[in-house]
Amino acid sequence: MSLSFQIHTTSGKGRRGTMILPHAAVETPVFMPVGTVASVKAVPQHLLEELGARIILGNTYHLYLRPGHELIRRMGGLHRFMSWHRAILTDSGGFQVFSLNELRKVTEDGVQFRSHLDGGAHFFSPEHSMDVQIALGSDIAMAFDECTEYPADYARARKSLDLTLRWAERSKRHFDAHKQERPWDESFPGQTPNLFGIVQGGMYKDLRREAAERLVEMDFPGYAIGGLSVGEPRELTREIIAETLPYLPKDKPRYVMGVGYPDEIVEYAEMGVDMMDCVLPTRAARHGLIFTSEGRLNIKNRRFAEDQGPLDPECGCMVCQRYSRAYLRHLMASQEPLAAVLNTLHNLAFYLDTMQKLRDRLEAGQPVASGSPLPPL
Ligand code: PRF
Ligand code: ZN
Repeated sequence: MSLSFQIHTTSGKGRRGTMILPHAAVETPVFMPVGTVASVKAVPQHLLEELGARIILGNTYHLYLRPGHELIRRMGGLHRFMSWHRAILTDSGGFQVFSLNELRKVTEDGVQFRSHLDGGAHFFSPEHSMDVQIALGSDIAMAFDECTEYPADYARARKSLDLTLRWAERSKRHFDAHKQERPWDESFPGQTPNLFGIVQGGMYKDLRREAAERLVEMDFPGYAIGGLSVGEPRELTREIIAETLPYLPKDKPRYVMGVGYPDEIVEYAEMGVDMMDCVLPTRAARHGLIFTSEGRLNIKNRRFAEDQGPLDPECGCMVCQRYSRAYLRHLMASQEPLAAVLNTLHNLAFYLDTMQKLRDRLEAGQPVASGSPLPPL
């Protein structure tokens, strides 16, 4: 049984729903913290739980290279290996191979690339990406795609999209044939892992529409919009999302990959996007960049040297309840690892809280479903 997705209420184009995955019930719209190498950098899993995260991301490319998907399979899958018992979405490796490798070579069959760790030669195909994601035991796996670079002319975007669509078909066929090969337990018995298709097409609306329609014919349990936030102006990102969403099924989850700033994720959710992920809150935190209800601040700034207030006076997080800006600035200046931990905890709390407030607002909208109770976590 693939995921069940129930929309409780809509407000404008925004949707308030619940997605049932093998390891968790996920309230949408949802922001998913990124845990590339089986770790959301600087945050232990028990604190992710305390922050209320129900789904995190993992990366096929990184985990395949180290520690290896066969090792993780022997450890009982990624959930058991990292002791994270809620849901995991894995990206297919497509994007990471393209962003981390200068020397890659793309053929019809797949991508030849060199490891960013030791330079060793590797090959990823749609089938191989599915095998790795099945070994990891993801709740949601992603089709193997080519993230079209920006800018790309029409002919280039057309050719790249055609390859992505052929790869989507191969991904689905292989995933469906092998997805049951996962021996470990889940919280929602009977739920099988899910494979999402990814819409590409560069910045061309007709290609985006065609991509969406072709993927919908293949019948995935959910759909992502990829190839955005790759250097294009933000108005263009919004336009492409707005043009693509109407061609995706209303009753299935829609995921925009790799966005964004807090105001962006709110905007996209209000346009009808259900899922988003981004390294921004975690990566920015490690550089001292803090998101607050009053905007962004850099905690390294001298003006915080003797500031006894919390990072964000509006924030109820464990960091804001206990530590001052002065102390956090000192930790950054001293290059203490604790600075990364506390800054990241706050930024993630801010993002997750932003989504909770957004869900509350959507919930106050017009009901469309028959008011069924929310399932337990
Ligand atoms: N494809 C995949 N992962 C991604 C992207 C994509 O296009 C993006 C685009 N920003 C982020 N992550 N597979
Ligand atoms: Zn806080």
